[in-house]
Amino acid sequence: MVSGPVLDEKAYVRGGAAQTAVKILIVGHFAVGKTTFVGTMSEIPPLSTEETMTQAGEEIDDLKGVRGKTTTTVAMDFGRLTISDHVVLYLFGTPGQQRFVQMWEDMARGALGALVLVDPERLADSFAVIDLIEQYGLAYAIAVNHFDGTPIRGEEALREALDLLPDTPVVTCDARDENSSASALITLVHYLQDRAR
Ligand SMILES: Nc1nc2c(ncn2[C@@H]2O[C@H](COP(=O)(O)OP(=O)(O)OP(=O)(O)O)[C@@H](O)[C@H]2O)c(=O)[nH]1
Ligand SMILES: [Mg+2]
Repeated sequence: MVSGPVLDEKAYVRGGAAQTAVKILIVGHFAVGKTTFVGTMSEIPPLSTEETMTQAGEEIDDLKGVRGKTTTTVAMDFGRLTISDHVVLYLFGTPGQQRFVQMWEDMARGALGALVLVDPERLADSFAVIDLIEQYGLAYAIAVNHFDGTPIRGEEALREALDLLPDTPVVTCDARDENSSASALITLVHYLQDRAR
């Protein structure tokens, strides 16, 4: 089993200044853009565990609506992002497939919250992920990852379809784009901070 570094207050110290390390999960269904997101946001070369998808997996991994994807994450993605003098985010991307669900136990340990990436064209695929996050009691924000050419859905329709609580943040991003991905993360961090108050 993969387990993350032990994270507690002031777990990470750099340049003599105490920094609080915050473990954040980047979750979402198969091929929603988790690895891309961690790669876009990480200030260190991201650890990724991509393997080429083979014909053997064709019947297991639902490739419907997935564009030009040749690899999949088999263990996790890992990246780091310093957001202030005091706070460092450790980003853990979970594998998207249902068969890796047993890893969530380890991944969720010590996490403060999760960013749930959602493809608006495959909304139903997000139900199981959101159920899992709620099961682990993690606070989360939704980041709608807009793939090229997909229609923009209204936020209200999306909230209703995903059965979100009124205070759950919903933002739009492109996992390949640093600015929109950063604002999605910042929205999550603010939400987590507000809840902690
Ligand atoms: N157009 C567009 N393509 C994207 C975006 N984000 C990711 N992609 C592409 O979508 C595909 C899937 O992205 P990944 O980052 O591998 O998705 P993943 O969620 O890590 O996939 P698994 O680990 O296999 O579940 C890749 O070909 C990406 O280049 C996006 O915002 N817009
Ligand atoms: Mg991946």
